Amino acid sequence: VSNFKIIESTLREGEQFANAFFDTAKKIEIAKALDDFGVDYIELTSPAASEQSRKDCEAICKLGLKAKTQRADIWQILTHIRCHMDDARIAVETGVDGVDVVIGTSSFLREHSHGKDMDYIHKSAIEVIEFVKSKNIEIRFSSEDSFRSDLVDLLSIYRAVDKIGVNRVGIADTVGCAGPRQVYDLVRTLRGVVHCDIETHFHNDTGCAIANAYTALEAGATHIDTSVLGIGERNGITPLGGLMARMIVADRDYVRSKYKLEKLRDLENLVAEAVEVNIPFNNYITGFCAFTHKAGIHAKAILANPSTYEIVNPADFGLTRYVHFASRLTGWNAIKSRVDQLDLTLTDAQVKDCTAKIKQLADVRSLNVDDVDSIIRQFHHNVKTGSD
Ligand code: HCA
Ligand code: CU
Repeated sequence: VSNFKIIESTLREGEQFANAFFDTAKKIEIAKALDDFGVDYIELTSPAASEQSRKDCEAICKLGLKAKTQRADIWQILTHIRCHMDDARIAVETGVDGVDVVIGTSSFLREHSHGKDMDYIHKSAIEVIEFVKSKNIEIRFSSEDSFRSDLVDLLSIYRAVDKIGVNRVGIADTVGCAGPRQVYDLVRTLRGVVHCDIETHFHNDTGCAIANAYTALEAGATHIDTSVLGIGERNGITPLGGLMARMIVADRDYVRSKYKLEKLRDLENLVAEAVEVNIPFNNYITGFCAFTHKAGIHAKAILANPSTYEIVNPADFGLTRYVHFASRLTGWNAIKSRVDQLDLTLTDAQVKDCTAKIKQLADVRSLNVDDVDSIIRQFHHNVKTGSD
């Protein structure tokens, strides 16, 4: 699963998030932050969507982000269009490095959305691909709603576009219906049919977006679509941070060498603020409790060796772990560590006594850090003055 690339779609799929409105300045700020983080590609809303979208696309292409990453060998700015010559003509004039083309192939979309048959899809795909290639721009061809499309139809169109030469073909779980096994099977099958790279795009309606992305890589996919915090149509797609969590466990050296992980939190805060949401409490890596250890048994082990209960090292993301101690589940090791932090000295036996007091009160009411600190200080004072 090494060597995967990220196609970061906060500025395309993410713009389809209910709360998203990005003005030009905000788009540029986000594009720069993504570039800084080190994503491989930035995908932008179709220039055919609106006049301002076209202008913004041009503005971002002019930023020269490629140079900044010092990886000028790779294509960096993409736009995303329908499989239509009208859109393709506009897209190639914006200055993008590549174009992601998509067309609905499932019967649902063919009958209720664009109303075209597979013959038409083949013809327009070839026409658009040849045109984009003639401009010396990278091209990806994807089906939409791939998992509810006919497998024979799918493989035949992918085989055809691979034959005329595309950089990537894409699979999209547009409705979030696929599970990891289905993903594995389809990507594996496709891997045997095309020679080009395989991009995948997973919606998160049933919570499988990260697992599906990971499984796709295991099956031979090369590119994963993400957005910051997973924002997108409905409840969104594979989140960039969640994918980083998954991938750093799979291949820490590769992930650390490629992405500036310590910038993740700022990047998420930037986007969260722009779309007026909070970072979820249980967010991968950056959720407020992602590295908080509470039960006494956990705290003891974590204090002795963090690998006991942590698969991801928070320091890789510029973050720190937190040992929770203000609860009835706490243990004397956690309290001892707090006593040290408060710069007080107690013997182990005294810490155990003090812990018993804390647990007793924590059984009666919810405690906060201040409550516990007060109990510790009072206990310490009593011990030193011999008044207990
Ligand atoms: C949509 C399109 C898309 C496209 C994915 C892709 C999807 O908004 O419906 O081109 O890779 O989910 O199918 O986002
Ligand atoms: Cu999508």
